Amino acid sequence: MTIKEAAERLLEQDDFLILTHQRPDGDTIGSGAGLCYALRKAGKNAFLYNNPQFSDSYDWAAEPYIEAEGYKPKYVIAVDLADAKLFPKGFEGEVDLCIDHHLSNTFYAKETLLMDRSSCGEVVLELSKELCELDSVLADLLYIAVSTDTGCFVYGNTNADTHRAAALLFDAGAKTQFLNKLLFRTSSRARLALEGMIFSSLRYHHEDKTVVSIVTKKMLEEAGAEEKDCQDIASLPGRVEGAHTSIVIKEGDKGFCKVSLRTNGIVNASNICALFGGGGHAMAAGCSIKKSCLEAEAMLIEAIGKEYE
Ligand SMILES: [Mn+2]
Repeated sequence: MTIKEAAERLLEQDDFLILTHQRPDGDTIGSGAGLCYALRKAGKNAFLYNNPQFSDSYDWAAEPYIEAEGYKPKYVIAVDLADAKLFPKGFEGEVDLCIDHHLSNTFYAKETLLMDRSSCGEVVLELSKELCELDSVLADLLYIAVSTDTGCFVYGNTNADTHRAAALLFDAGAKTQFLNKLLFRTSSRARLALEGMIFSSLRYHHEDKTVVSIVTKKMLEEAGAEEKDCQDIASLPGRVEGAHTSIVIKEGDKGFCKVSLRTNGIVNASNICALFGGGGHAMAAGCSIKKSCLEAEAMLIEAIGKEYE
C-alpha cells in the first residue's frame, strides 16, 4: 500500500499495539517509538509491545511507550519486522499492518507498507508527516532509527534519500550531536578492554591481506565482556590497512568455534563459509567449526589462500 493509504488506515483505527523485532536494534525501536509518539500526537491510543529483549542498548527510547499489563489493543502494527519468525518473544496473534524496508519481507501481515529505504525509520518519517507535525521528540526517535541502520551514514545502504531524511530530522531539531556521541562514540569499559585485547593480538597471513582475531573465553572473562559487549566485533580486524579478508574466531561451547568472515569482495566470504557448512553474503558470512580455534584458523587460511592464487 502507499503512504497515503497507510496514513488513512491509521487515522480510521485506534488502540494500537506496535511490535518490534526479536533482538531489537535501533531501527526497530526508533521506528516503533517514533510511530507510537506520532499516533499519540494525532490523538490516538498507542503503545509498544513489551518486547522481553528490550534491556540494553536503546531501552531508554522505548521505555515511555511500553504497554501496561492488561492493555487490550484493537490494531497491531509491526515495524522493521520482515518475517513472522522474528515476532518478539511471547507475541501471538495477527498483524494488521507491517511497515518495513526489507525487500525480503514475507507479507505475513494483512496489509504491508514496504519501501526500499536504508532504514525503516525513513518509511515511518514519511508516514508520520501525514499524521502530525514533525517535532524534536519525534526527530530524535527517528534519527536513532536512521543513523543506527546506516552505521551513522557510512554503510553501503546510505544514499541520497537517507541524507534527505536526516536533513528533515536536523531541521526538526533532532539532537544529533548528543545522539551521535551516545550511539557511536561511547563504549562500555568491558568493550574497550576487549577491543584492546583484540587489536593487540591480531594474526597476519597472506602478506597481511588476511587478518585474524581469535577471541577466547578467557579474553571475554578478563575484559568482563558479555554478549552485548561483543556486537559487531567481526568488523574490527578489517580496519587494518591493506586487509582484504578479516576473520574473527570466537571460542564457543562443546568444542565448536564460531567464525565470522568479512571481505572486501576479492574473496567470496559465503563460498569460504559454505566449505564449513555455513553461509551468508559475498562480503560477510559465518560458520561454526568443531575444532580448536587454532585448527579452525589453519583450515580457513588454507581455503582463503587458494582464492588469492
Ligand atoms: Mn532496519
